[in-house]
Amino acid sequence: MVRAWYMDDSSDDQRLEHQLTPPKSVSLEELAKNTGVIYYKLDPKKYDEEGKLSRIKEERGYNYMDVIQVSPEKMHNYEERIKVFFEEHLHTDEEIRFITEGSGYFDVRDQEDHWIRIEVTPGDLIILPAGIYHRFTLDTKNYIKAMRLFTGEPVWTPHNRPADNMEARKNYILQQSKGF
Ligand code: KMT
Ligand code: NI
Repeated sequence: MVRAWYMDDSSDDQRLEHQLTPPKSVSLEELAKNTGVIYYKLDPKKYDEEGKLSRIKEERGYNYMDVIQVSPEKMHNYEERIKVFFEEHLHTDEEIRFITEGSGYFDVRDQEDHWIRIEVTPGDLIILPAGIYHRFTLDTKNYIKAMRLFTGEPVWTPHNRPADNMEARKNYILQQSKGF
């Protein structure tokens, strides 16, 4: 079961959990309703036999796939990349990640602009809608491996906040006002 919670606003290490006191957790239903984030649970080892990944790819039209590993040892320009991941930003397309090893946190803004932290571990497939403000960090274990999926030629460009006038942002707000 994926865990999500509202974050505190302390400036401590970004890799810590940043739970409120007392903790305020967010269910998958709330996450979907308040942010439009979609979540699937797959078998991290048997997803091929399982056929669930191919079904999702087919249904949602994802025809591009590559693998990213984030760790001090495995990533070129690690420090710089980590900083970029953690800058609040949006994309013009969905951000789709299927975690196969390790763990980390995706932080997304809810409708009242509060941060929700989503913990991802092997088997989690997460889809952040186009136009949502978000960021990513490793946790204290410092390692994640994930598949990146996309429709067509991939565009990974982050548009740092503020990007409120972008079409993707306006569409996201519109979808949100309709309850997704
Ligand atoms: C991103 O775009 O934030 C990433 O690819 C992070 C690493 S994949 C979990
Ligand atoms: Ni992003």
